[in-house]
Amino acid sequence: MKYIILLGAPGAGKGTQAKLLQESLGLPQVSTGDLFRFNLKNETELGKLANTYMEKGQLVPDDVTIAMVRDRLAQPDCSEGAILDGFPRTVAQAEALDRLLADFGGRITLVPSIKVEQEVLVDRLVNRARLEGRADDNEETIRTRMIVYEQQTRPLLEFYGKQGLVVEVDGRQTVEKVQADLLQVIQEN
Ligand code: B4P
Repeated sequence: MKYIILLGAPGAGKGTQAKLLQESLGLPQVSTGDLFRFNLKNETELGKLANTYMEKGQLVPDDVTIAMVRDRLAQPDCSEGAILDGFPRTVAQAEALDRLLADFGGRITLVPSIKVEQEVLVDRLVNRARLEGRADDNEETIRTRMIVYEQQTRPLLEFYGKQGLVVEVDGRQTVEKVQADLLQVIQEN
């Protein structure tokens, strides 16, 4: 079983890279952002609840997010592992994931961290707003998401760093070059 976590600030390219990696590695991409947006589109109770947080740039509560990931990872296509994109985003989620994977008899294999400076991230997200019209890609929400990242998600670098799982990848390069670097670090580890 192989569980790879892509870490990075909002707009670092986690989703972009996870989609490409799933083909090369033969593992499914599990994106909490995509799962919330899918639920919202289908007007489920979970989707409506998640949206009240997403539209403000805040994190959806841990218990809701963890339960959703537990269901997703229990599905047959995740039997060999998964590429986790956007999860965990808090230390409480990371601890819950450890317990969850222990139940499945698995553990985290590697945590590539995609590094990009904040000014570049804001430009990318403003641009994505133009292209995709995502409700949480306006400037005020983007600012909140960056603060939330610094306060709640950045500590994961230390959490996984202590376990020797973090490898850094330069996310300012082209999509293709970032993908090549990711594949290289995954193969080497
Ligand atoms: P996510 O859907 O995870 O979105 P993200 O962090 O903003 O984007 P990502 O890093 O995947 O960037 P992308 O590849 O799209 O989260 C959205 C919201 O959902 C959160 O704010 C939160 O409310 C909620 N949520 C999700 N997970 C949660 C959790 N675990 N707990 C609680 N709440 C949760 O790339 C961004 C843009 O850059 C794209 O336009 C792309 O084309 C471009 N780009 C990518 N790579 C590039 C490159 N190398 N060069 C130039 N442009 C590039």
